[in-house]
Amino acid sequence: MKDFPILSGISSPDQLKSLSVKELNTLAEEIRSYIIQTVSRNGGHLASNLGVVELTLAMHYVFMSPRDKFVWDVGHQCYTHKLLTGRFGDFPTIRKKDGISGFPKREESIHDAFNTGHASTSISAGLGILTGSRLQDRSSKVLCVIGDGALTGGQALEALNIAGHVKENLIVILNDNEMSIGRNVGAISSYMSRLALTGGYLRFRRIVDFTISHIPFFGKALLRWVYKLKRGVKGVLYKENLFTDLGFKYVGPVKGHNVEKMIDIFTHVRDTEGPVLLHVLTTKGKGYSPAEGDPSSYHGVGPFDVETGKIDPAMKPSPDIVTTTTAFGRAAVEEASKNSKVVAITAAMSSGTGLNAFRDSYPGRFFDVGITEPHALTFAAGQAASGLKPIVAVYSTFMQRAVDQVIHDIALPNLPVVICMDRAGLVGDDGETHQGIFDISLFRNIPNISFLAPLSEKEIFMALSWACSSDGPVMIRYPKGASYCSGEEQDTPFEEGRGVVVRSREKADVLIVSVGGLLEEAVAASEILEEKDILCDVYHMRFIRPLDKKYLISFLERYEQILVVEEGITAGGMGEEIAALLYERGLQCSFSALGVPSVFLPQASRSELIRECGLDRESIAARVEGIQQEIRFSKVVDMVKNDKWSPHNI
Ligand SMILES: Cc1ncc(C[n+]2csc(CCOP(=O)(O)OP(=O)(O)O)c2C)c(N)n1
Repeated sequence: MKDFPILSGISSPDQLKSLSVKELNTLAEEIRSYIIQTVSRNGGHLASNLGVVELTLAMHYVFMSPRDKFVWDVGHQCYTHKLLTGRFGDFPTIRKKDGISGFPKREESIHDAFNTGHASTSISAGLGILTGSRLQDRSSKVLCVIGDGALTGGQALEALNIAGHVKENLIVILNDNEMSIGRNVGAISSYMSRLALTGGYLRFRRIVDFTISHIPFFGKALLRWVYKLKRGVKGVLYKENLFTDLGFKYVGPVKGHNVEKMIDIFTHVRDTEGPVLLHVLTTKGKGYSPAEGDPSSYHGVGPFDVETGKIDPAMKPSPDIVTTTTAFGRAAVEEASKNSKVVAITAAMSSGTGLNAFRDSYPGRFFDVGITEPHALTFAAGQAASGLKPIVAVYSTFMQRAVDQVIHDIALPNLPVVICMDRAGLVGDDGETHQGIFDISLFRNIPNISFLAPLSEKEIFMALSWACSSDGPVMIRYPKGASYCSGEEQDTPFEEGRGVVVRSREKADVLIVSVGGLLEEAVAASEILEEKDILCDVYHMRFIRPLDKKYLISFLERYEQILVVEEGITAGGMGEEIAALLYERGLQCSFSALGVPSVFLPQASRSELIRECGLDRESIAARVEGIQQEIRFSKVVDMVKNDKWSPHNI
């Protein structure tokens, strides 16, 4: 590949060791431009990856992967690592169906020591790998690369606490760019900014030491005396810091964009005994000015034009389309305007969850608590206990972190916290770590909780308004993307436990029950079926819990065939709930359910995943039609058995 002469020749990190510093610097440039080029086509995590190019090169230069293990926290900064470990050729497929993952994956390469995607796990995993290596007489070095954002997560702090105590030779690399997705928050973040300033002091000290040592005759003696003095005032000049107090040897802060210096530092760190924390200062988006200037927008980005940095207009939602996220953001502002007790909480995802509008309108009632989903939920419980009405906005996949907080801190004391789960359902390019397919099964059986699944903009407003006036906890889930409205649900008021009949045909034999974001597919399937003379009603389940069972049964008993279509795993989902209800009440109808199988779904676009899971309109229609044929066939068999068959009877 002529544009990438060095990079294209690297199939294993060992090859780095024969490169000169000049060649390593050229390689860094090639890596940057290949990452920019590829992400501009496929979308992906740009700014975080551009920030760690030199750091990753130096790690691979000094250490020996796969013998030595690199654990990437979140894993969204692993592109350089992938490029240096034999994935140059596959890189254009990153985040695409059947392509390589945007996150580290053990199944993908022996160089990926641990799978990540959710934040703050690297130190726990690294410590585990290191203990395993020691107990099995292997001599792996283990390096955990964790951002200042991921370090705000409780699990990272729990792991630091133990790692500093057990004194294994763990190397924690704190990649400090002062950013999470947006600006980082919290006391540790401000503390690290202060630590970063000590870099200036260390430079100053080196200059002073050099000058003193070069004073003729007395220089060396004077320097020894200065050192003695410095040790005396160590408490003032060389402050012990948080990390040394926790039992780590602290190295840094060092600037992370000079490969040669990073190689020196890693060579020193490699042979240090006991846990080390290397504090590296990097620039998010380094080397690409649009990303350096606006690292938040280029944290995770869709396809864009490399020259201008402008997002591909074809990827931008049209101004007429309101996404579920925007609808939620607006609804939260409206609730805040109606009730001064309404507050909003995000775990470092203000923009992603649509809460920026709330933050700008009500800054004093907005709380970004960092990447701390469990804390966010219990914090909300505390606020609710004190009389506030907290709305917590979080992605469905990250709510998996906080199941006990929901059960123990919110549901059990029946506290009126509103939990809004964005990206509920199939999410696409980020792959298995980010699918929002488990929330229905996880939360639908927890006492006291009401659980809603609105879709259209107006319905999201109605759901949030209903939730904010409820006395108990309410969860609300909605899918990623454009909010869909079939029409009927706009004007159907919220009634506890009931859904909306969005398509109704006289004498329909079939009912499709849609749960979550597949309503559009269900409605389209009913239209396909109508063309084949199969009349089909469609019911949108606004309420996952509680259910108005009496109403539901009186409605379900009208149909000879019921098909549940659910954007979540079928095991433990609403299909099972409805099946049990039909069985309990002895209803004689044909029942089946479509949903996501209980597997970890790899990356693909949302529409590809919908098709793959057989949840697209054609598959839904085919399923209904197939069952209709079976029903007709068994009717004929019955008639023949009872001597009532005639061609006019069917
Ligand atoms: C548990 C969890 N919550 C939220 C996220 C979403 N998320 C992905 S990256 C990120 C910011 C990470 O910041 P930092 O660790 O400083 O890395 P940087 O992107 O700055 O390199 C967040 C909040 C996540 N991956 N996991």
